[in-house]
Amino acid sequence: MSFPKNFLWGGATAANQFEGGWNEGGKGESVCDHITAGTVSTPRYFTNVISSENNYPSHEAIDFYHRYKEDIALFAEMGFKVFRLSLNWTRIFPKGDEDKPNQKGLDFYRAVFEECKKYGMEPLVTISHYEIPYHLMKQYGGWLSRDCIDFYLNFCETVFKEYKDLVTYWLTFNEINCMVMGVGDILSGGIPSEDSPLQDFNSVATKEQKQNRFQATHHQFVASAKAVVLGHEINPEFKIGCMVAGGAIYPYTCNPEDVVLAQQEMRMNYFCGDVQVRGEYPYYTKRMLEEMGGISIDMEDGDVEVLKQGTVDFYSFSYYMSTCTTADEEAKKASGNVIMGVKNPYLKASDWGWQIDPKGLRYLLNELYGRYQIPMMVVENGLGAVDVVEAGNVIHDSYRIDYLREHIKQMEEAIKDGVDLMGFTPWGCIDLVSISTGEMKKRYGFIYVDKDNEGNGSLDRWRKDSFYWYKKVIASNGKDL
Ligand code: BGP
Repeated sequence: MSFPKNFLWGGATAANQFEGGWNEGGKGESVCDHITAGTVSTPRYFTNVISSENNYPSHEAIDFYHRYKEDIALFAEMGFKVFRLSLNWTRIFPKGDEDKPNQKGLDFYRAVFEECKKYGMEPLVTISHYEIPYHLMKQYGGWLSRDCIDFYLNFCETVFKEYKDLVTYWLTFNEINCMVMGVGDILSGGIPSEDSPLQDFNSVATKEQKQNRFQATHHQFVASAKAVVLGHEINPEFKIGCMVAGGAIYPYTCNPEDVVLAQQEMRMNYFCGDVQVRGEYPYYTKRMLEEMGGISIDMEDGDVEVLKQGTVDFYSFSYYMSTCTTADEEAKKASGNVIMGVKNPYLKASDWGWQIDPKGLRYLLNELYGRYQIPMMVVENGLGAVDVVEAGNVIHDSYRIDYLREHIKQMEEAIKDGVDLMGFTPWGCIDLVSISTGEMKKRYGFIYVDKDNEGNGSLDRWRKDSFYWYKKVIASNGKDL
């Protein structure tokens, strides 16, 4: 058994990283409009002041807002069956707490979905991908406030009703576990913080920050569960999934200390899925929160029941890398640090230190499917790399093809193992702005976008070698790799 006949091949994007048009069509300010540009060595910052210099390139991004027809035609040329994109909440509710939506925002996404349908492509819609209206952050404190649950549901009800005949596949929140992992207070949670860096790992978090992250995440759990129930009422055919940042965490050695530590760290991957798939906080929650310094989550009457009712239809996740962990401080220092872990001597890493581990995807798919037994979807995967444009605007990105080929092979192995895998949408199918660095230079696409970190370039789209390769993969349903 290899890829099933109706396997959903496609690609993934997010509004704040590719749409541009940040203040057009009646759109309001989103927290991501306040994130500065960055480079590898200078992290992105949240700022109260928006300036055209500081906030480039996200404001223009790759201008999908004006070029969606051209872009969707290119996806169709590759044979996409599905296209993952997210809604910019502030296009539809510019401040977030209005009763009535902005018609121009609704019209924009209708036009985009209709364009997809024209080519027989299913939209896979992330309702909230690393963004929240700036007003909800300033006025209410973002997801720390329970009020956001109702604002979000109003948004969901509007889009579920508006697009019920155009969209079947939905994801409630992108990488919902990023907040508890400590990488997304502002973007994922809209938790106010003046001029703070975008990435702020748990190791430096105060107890109060951790407390806030779990509380805000609880509000998102309740919002997600209510959205699932509401969506199914509006259209019983809807398939509504969760989206979790995945990544395998291995023990650095077979020392039982490392093994148990790895098991505990994996809980940051499982925690959100456990709630969203099984409908309740997992058995290890109490001790885990105690050991984080005595965190407690405020719940209201009815929350427990809501979580039980609103379990998701499928489990989706992003997968880029695996990491290692060890309890041995000396070994940690000696191995050299890679992003969020200890260097694995058996793996190579990308230019940004993300360890490349195709087999880890088979491992993780089996772990997750064994745990949840519901359909799985890999909705992000890919290699961020610097591409070189050669004469005639050709891009020979064999490194990207190699990365994706090996990951697709391992997905096939997982399917043979018995995992029910619905689809695959590699990240940044068209070059877009990197979330962690704010650069254009870290590219993932099959389609090159002529734009550099400084804002130079025509925004023209050019097919990379990987474009033709992926087209062949889709046409052969994963046989011709
Ligand atoms: C995921 C996010 C995406 C995306 C991707 C790649 O965590 O869901 O939004 O950006 O990572 O990350 P980066 O852009 O930092 O390379």
